[in-house]
Amino acid sequence: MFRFARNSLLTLENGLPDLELFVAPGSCARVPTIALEEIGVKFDTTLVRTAIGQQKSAEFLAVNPKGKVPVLVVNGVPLTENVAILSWLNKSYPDAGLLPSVTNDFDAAQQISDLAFFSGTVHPHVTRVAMPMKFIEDAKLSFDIVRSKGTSDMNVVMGMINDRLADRPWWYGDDWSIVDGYLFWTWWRICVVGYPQDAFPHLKDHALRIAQRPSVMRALQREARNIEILKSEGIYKEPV
Ligand SMILES: N[C@@H](CCC(=O)N[C@@H](CS)C(=O)NCC(=O)O)C(=O)O
Repeated sequence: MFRFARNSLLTLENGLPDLELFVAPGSCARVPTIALEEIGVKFDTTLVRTAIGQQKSAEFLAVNPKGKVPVLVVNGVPLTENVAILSWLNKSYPDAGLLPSVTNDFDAAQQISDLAFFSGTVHPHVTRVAMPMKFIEDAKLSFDIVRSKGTSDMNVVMGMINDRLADRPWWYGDDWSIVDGYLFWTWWRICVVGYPQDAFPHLKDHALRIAQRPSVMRALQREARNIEILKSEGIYKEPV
């Protein structure tokens, strides 16, 4: 299933790179999918069947020993971690406006800080809210303890983000960025398992706004096609 030609040139100077994104529907791989759709570059997605543990297969571990999606394979060489993938895409395709253009290293570091906030703070809360059984196998305990504490921690960060969006449509103001794409995925991932939304009206509006974006629509269509594949194989699991 996975085939790689390694050790290729990583510069973009020799023409368009070959881009392959390893994804799983509903996962944080949605964020680089949106980024690539926003750029408009040609890329392929490879479906990793996390429902049957394919991310721990020898084949996939050869691509990403961490056993996680997303992985962006650029001319045969894997790049992992959303912060790195999104930063690389932003630098490689500056015209796409994935992040506002900056003129000094400090402002660039602020953008890394924003991406790292979603990757390192918000995402771990998402995992506790959305997949509590990863932490405690007993269903009742996992919901009562892990999801419940994850939800109260999440309320704090979502409250902060809701306040930030009170006077602006997007994370950075008037201009959309991939940080909005990251927020969209985290918000969707918790809401789909019943996270209470009423205290966060600006987040609800943000989700409606971003769902109108063509790149986001195309990314969701890609996910929908992969969900159909999983359904046809009888291994699709609805988020609960
Ligand atoms: N820090 C990583 C996190 C990646 C991650 O946790 N991916 C999840 C999906 S959202 C995954 O592959 N989970 C499969 C597993 O842990 O077995 C990143 O930001 O790229």
